[in-house]
Amino acid sequence: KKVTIIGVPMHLGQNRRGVDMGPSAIRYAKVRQRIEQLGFYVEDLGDIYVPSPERLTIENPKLKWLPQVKEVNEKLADQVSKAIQQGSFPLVLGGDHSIAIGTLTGVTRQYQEVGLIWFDAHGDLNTEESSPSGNIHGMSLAVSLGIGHSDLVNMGNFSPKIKPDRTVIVGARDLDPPEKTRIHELGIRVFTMHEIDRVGMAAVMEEAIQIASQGTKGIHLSFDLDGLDPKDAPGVGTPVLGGTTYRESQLAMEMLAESKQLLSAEFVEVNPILDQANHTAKVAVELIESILGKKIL
Ligand code: DIR
Ligand code: MN
Ligand code: MN
Ligand code: MN
Repeated sequence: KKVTIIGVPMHLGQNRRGVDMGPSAIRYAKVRQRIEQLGFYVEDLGDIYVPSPERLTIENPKLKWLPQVKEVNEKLADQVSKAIQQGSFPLVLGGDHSIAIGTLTGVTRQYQEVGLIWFDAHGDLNTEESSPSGNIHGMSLAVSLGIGHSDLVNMGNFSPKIKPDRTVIVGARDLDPPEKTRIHELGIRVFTMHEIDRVGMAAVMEEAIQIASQGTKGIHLSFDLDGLDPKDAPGVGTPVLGGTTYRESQLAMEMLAESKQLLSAEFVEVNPILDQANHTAKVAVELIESILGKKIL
């Protein structure tokens, strides 16, 4: 039983500094010790180097920091692959959500058929053409499905990384109009906050786990902390009212652990500058404990 922690202080996928301190904040909240207490051997590879924007210029405002985002993600993909080859569970700490591109490259290079649970207030299904911001963190799910700039889509020399019928989004409540169109075109199952309110998180996760595990070797969890309600996770760059509660989120993680389908996970968008006394990082650590099997009783 081994977990490999990989820190990615990525902030070039969006406009706010501070998310680069996410990995530090989660480590400060004792992620390693908490995982060790569950009986795992933990290896922490430290942080992947991410350049500061002060030293760079934006070449393409529709795809901000593309060369740098690509390079960091390639390094991440290699570290994730290597961890899996060593029989370990990769736990990636962000950093903004653009790092899902690299994580999914590494995970799917090793396991090929992988289901995806994308926990997020947003769809991250934009492209260079549809993005209102030019921020790559709002494009990373599209890229992983094979849609977007070829430098990102073809990372690792294969595409797509995942298929729409094995992908689910949980917690959505802020989708750009072109993202809604794309969801309908691709047929992605999106569990919106409306549906979570109606049927409850338990029913949602049962179906989500079923979709993501059918015909796959297992599930990758991509967890954007802004999926939670800002009351429970204030330290994020793009908070949206009306998210999942702390307990709903925990239940989702506990059900994922019970399913025994998880292959890998990433926790992203923790921004300690916007947080209250590192609360959001602590929440991330408690969610991580749950996916690794911590039980209340
Ligand atoms: C928006 C915001 N849809 C964009 N996306 C965010 O810029 O593409 N994703 N915040 O997490
Ligand atoms: Mn996201
Ligand atoms: Mn988000
Ligand atoms: Mn938004």
